[in-house]
Amino acid sequence: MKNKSLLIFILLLSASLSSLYAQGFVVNYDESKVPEYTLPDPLIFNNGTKVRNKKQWEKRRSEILKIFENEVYGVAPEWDGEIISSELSSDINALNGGAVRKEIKITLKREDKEQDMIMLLYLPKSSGPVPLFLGYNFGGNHTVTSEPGIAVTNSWVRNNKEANILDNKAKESERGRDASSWQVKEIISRGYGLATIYYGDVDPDFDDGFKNGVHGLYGSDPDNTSWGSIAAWAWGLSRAMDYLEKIPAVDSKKVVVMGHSRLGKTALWAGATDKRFAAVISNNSGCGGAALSKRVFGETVGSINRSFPHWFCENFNKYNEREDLLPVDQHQLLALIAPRPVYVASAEEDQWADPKGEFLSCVAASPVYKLLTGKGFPAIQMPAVNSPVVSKIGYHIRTGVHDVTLYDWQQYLNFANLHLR
Ligand code: GTR
Repeated sequence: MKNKSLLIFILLLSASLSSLYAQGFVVNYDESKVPEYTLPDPLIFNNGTKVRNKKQWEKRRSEILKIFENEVYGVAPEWDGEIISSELSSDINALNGGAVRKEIKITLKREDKEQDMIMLLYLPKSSGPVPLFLGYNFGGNHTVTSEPGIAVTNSWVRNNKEANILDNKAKESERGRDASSWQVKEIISRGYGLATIYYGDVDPDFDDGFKNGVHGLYGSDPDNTSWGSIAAWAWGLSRAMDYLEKIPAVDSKKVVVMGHSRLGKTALWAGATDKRFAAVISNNSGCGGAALSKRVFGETVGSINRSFPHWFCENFNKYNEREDLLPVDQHQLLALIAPRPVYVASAEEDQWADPKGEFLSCVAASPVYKLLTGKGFPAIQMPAVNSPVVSKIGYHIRTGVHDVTLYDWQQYLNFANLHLR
């Protein structure tokens, strides 16, 4: 009798566990529980025929781009407005005399509406136009270095208990908080510039039905394919590029778009949608970034959509707990960047972002790079930690947690030197 009730208890427990799994409430970190999956072939057209040459790839590329727009990130509008820029500050002896620092207000004006974003620009003291990294920061430009001349953002910021931000307002005390993630001195000493913008200037990171930030410049009622925040942030990077193209100090043919985590997803989508970016770097970008969704490992489509309903388009919800139905996977996002260089970086303790899924995305994007450049990605097995694998696709998994470190930046600078110098 006792045994029978124990058996019933075990059966009930396993039934409810598998239902929790099915609903995405239990996170899978077990490689043996990764479901069998088939990745869509980036070199097969929607009608089943094969891509045979570079010219046909351009057609296939538009097919893939459309699916990502309609089913994942949403469709961003064409820019038909005006960009007005004004210098807010300038210091020709920044970083103890090692660099030039500027803050530039970039106003996006469309009809009677305006949205401002403030770019913090560090440039090496060099005579010619310089290659540059462009990326969003999470906390406001004042968190990027501890230099006192950078204004504290007035935009809405996420609350942060550690930084004692409880009213969505940035604080002077956070100055330089994220300096270790930016490594500005290292970037400048290698001859690169850095342009960074607070991402909340472009679209505040909360769910308001796709209305605030740059969404407001257009203001139509959202539908299933309306642009989510990732698409809005990526679109903002293209507007930053519009500005960078006009300033002689920057070599706009050598702008590397870079981002971490949700902003790493953003950098990939910006690189996919805007060919002006010469190279793309995604740091710990995970689900909706470089990691394959169909592995259902770590963060899943269902959990990301439930936690961040504003990041993707409405249609992406169709794939909550149904990753098998996705008509694309994230290796095709990397493929959209080809033949331009793309770097994917993982961290060993960041299993939520599925390092192996990020690596396998590089492997599965390789045939497109092979077709376009003659050379694919040179690995099929995960490399050891701190041992980058580099071709036009770069990959590393470093020791440590979800973060951007000096080690990461050193690899990005090496990668940029290899391909852009
Ligand atoms: C997490 C989210 C991830 C990642 C990260 C971040 O909460 O689940 O997809 O983007 O935030 O951006 O810091």
